[in-house]
Formats: sequence, structure tokens, C-alpha cells
Amino acid sequence: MTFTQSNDQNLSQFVASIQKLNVDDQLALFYFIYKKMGDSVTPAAPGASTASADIAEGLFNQIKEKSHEEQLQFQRDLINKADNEYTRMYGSMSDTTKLLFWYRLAQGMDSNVISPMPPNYELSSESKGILNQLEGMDFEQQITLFRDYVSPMGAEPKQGAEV
Ligand code: 45D
Repeated sequence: MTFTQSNDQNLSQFVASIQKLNVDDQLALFYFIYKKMGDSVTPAAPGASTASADIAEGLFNQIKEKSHEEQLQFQRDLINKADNEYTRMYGSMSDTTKLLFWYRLAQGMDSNVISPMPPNYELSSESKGILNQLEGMDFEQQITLFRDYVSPMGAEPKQGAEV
């Protein structure tokens, strides 16, 4: 698939192409995206007021206490939409907070608080293709896409637990 236009259908197709990758490829791709975005993302961005930093931090602090194996499992659980205490906490967050939470995880990987990427990890050629297309989009589109990507992850919170 080639990304040429900026309409909603193209965006959702693009998100679907990421969701079709196996879970570990998705995690690896998402991390590479984080790396590429570098300084263009800052939790102090103007829109950051719509993210609940405390809530993202609360879950992050619980995850960082876990073993490296459990941390990785939790991240796989989010993508797999497994239902447990932590994926439900994730599910209760707003989309922007979910994005902030993933951002915190990636930062945690870089500071070794969260299980880091294996050294010299290479993306699959399919993932590289997706990354290339993503780089051709403008920032606004990228953010929309990431929101759409992280939004359905995790598990449904109990009724009334939306934050
Ligand atoms: O051993 O408006 C493998 C806010 C297998 C502010 C693995 C924002 C092998 C408000 C799976 C590879 C900042 C929220 C291991 C906007 C193996 C606002 C592990 C924007 C160990 C716009 C791989 C926020 C793992 C944005 C664990 C744009 C990979 C945030 C983990 C973007 C990957 C956040 C992770 C991004 C990736 C986060 C944690 C792109 C996170 C990416």
C-alpha cells in the first residue's frame, strides 16, 4: 500500500497495516518510530494539557517495578488486548494519555527502567516500509495515526472508570 492522500480512509488503512504485523514486530516498529520522532515530541507540547500525566505516570510506576519479562509481557498484552488489571487501567485512559503512556514506556526503555531493546535489532523489511511511509506524512497525520493505533489497545475498563 502506498500512502499518497491524507484522507481518513487512508489513515485507517495505514493503521490496519501496522496492526497486521505480529505483536513483536509492532513493538519493535513502534520503538523505532519513537526513536525517529526524537525531539519533535515533548510531553510539554501545547496539547499536553489534554493528557493526564499523573495517570500515565501512575501506571508507568507500577509497570517499572515489574521484572523485565513481565514488562515485555505487559506491552504484548496491550497489543493483544489481553484482559488484566493493568490492561484495564490502560483502557480507562483517554487516547492522548495512552499516547503519553507509550511515550513514557519508550523513555523508560532508554533509561533502562523498562526492559530495553536488544542491541542491533533490525526491523523486518515490511516494517521498514511502513516506517518510510510514515516519515512522508506530516506531523498532524502522524499523531492522528498514533492515537488511532494506541486507542483500541488494552482492555475495556469497568463501567464509569473512564479518566
Ligand atoms: O527481545 O498532544 C521485541 C503528548 C522482541 C502530549 C522486544 C503528545 C525482541 C500531548 C518485541 C523487539 C506527548 C501525549 C524485545 C501529543 C526483544 C499531545 C521488545 C504526543 C525486548 C501530540 C520491544 C505523543 C519493546 C506522541 C518492548 C506522539 C518495544 C507519542 C516497545 C509517541 C516499544 C509515542 C515502545 C511513541 C514504543 C511511543 C514502548 C511513538 C513506544 C513508542
